[in-house]
Amino acid sequence: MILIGLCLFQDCPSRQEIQGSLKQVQKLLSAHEASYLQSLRNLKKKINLLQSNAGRQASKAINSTCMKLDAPVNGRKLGKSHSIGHEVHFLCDPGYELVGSESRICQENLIWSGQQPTCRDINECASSPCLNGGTCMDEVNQFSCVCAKGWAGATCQSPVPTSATTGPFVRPSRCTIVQGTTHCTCEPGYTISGRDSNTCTDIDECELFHNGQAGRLCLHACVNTAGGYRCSCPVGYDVTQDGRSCRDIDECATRQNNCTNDQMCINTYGGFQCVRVDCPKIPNATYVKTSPMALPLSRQSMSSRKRRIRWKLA
Ligand SMILES: [Ca+2]
Ligand SMILES: [Ca+2]
Repeated sequence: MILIGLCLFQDCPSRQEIQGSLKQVQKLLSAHEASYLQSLRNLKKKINLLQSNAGRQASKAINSTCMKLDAPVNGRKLGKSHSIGHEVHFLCDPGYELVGSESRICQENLIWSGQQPTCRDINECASSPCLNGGTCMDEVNQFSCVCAKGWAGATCQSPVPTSATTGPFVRPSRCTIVQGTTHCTCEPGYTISGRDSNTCTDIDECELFHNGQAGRLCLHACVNTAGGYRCSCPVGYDVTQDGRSCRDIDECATRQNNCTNDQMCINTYGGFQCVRVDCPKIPNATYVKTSPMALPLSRQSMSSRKRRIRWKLA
């Protein structure tokens, strides 16, 4: 149309010229088309490359975690994930203080931030709580005082009881202060008596267990002692190995008798007897000794030797 329109005012180009121009336009379009297709191919390649890189990064992130962290000794760790960006926290048990990082984060380089913390025992003796020359003993979450002579109490604040009230049956208590509260204990066999927690008195086990459900402590008699008790037996009896019962003493077997050689020792419950055995008096009869005295002494006890003295008519 343009060419036809132009033809109205100018000389029209020849058919050959028009065909030549059209060919040039076609070439130009073909070159543009080839360039466009090449650009598309390059763009596709770049998109594919980016997609594969992104996939690799994602799988790397999923499989990557920081090294496992342990809880500090005498403390705890809060948080179990060790992946990038996650955080763990640390706490110490009562009586310990945290030294180091309270929180640590798993960083992009797979290294935890901060320093591994430790739990340090808090020194409760730092404030010198023991009075009157007492020595402070630092313990976990508590302290105790070893008092100088003449002082007692949790912080050695009290003079020891007067000599009139002390003795083996009254002993000073051992006190510990836990988070500001005083706890006093006694040696075995003693108990805190009354309101005074500074002193311990002996437990009278004989009185305490006199009518106990488990039965009496002793078969015969109970004797209370400082810090304990013991059982006693009547004369002629020994306390058995279990410490509760009584067993007769065999005086004939243990040479605890005063029988003469011509007497026989007879053991009895709670004692013994010396018996002289007289043979029946028969006219014109004599007796000969047939006792097994010939047995070696090592094979016979004193009691059996004396019991075996035998006589017979000659
Ligand atoms: Ca006692
Ligand atoms: Ca006896």
